[in-house]
Amino acid sequence: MGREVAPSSHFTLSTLKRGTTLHIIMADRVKLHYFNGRGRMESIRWLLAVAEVEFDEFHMTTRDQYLKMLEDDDLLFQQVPMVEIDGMKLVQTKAILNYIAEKYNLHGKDVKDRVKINMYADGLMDLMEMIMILPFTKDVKPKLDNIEQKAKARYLPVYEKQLKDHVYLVGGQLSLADVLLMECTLMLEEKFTGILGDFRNVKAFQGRMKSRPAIARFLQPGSKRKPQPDEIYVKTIREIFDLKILL
Ligand code: IBG
Repeated sequence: MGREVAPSSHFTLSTLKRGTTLHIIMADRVKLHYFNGRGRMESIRWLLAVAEVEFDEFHMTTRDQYLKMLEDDDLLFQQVPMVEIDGMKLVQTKAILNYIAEKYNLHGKDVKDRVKINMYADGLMDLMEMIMILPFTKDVKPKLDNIEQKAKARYLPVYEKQLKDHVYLVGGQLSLADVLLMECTLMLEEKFTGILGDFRNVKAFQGRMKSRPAIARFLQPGSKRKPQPDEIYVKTIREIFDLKILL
């Protein structure tokens, strides 16, 4: 009779009885389908990096590649990010993040932790989205001012307060919310130098997060972390989606 065994470093062939068939189940590597840039996929890259899950990336560069994915019925709502994981083709950024968080114990210990994690996470997603769409807009200056004002007056105070006497945002353990806060604070600092000056708990949190090995690796050059958007990224996305209007 066959015996199914997940690959493990503690397993040696001598563990098997003579004559037993060994079926090793190799899970397919996670595949990310997006462009070669941050956009909505970057939070997913962050979360996988923290969960220490290896992944491969498929970068769309032409409209034809997008049309092919539509033709193959790969995109439920005709949108990316799309992530192939555990035999599924997942879309919708938040659903994807929640699945990964759930699977790798980054979604709290119970339903109340989970809803708090989601509140903190969704606030950060709202703030990051404002920054993400900037390269596709005109008249950026007033938008930047508005983002800075909202970051300082609406969002950062929430995290500053929670981190006053907590190491992690929710439930005393690392979660999706912490990972997104890390990503978001780095994005904010890129746009607004010194913005964390009045938020010492958030700054200290960022320091603690940076010293986690998986995060330190992700922050090293050559990792799968993407740089800030440039003209090529914007042009590619405009072409792929046939975008003629400015937001
Ligand atoms: N709710 C979806 C999600 O969260 O995944 C939205 C996904 C989405 O907007 N995808 C865009 C898309 O596929 C690409 S990311 N559009 C094609 C279409 O026909 O709708 C675009 C984007 C960037 C930066 I880049 C900021 C915001 C959106």
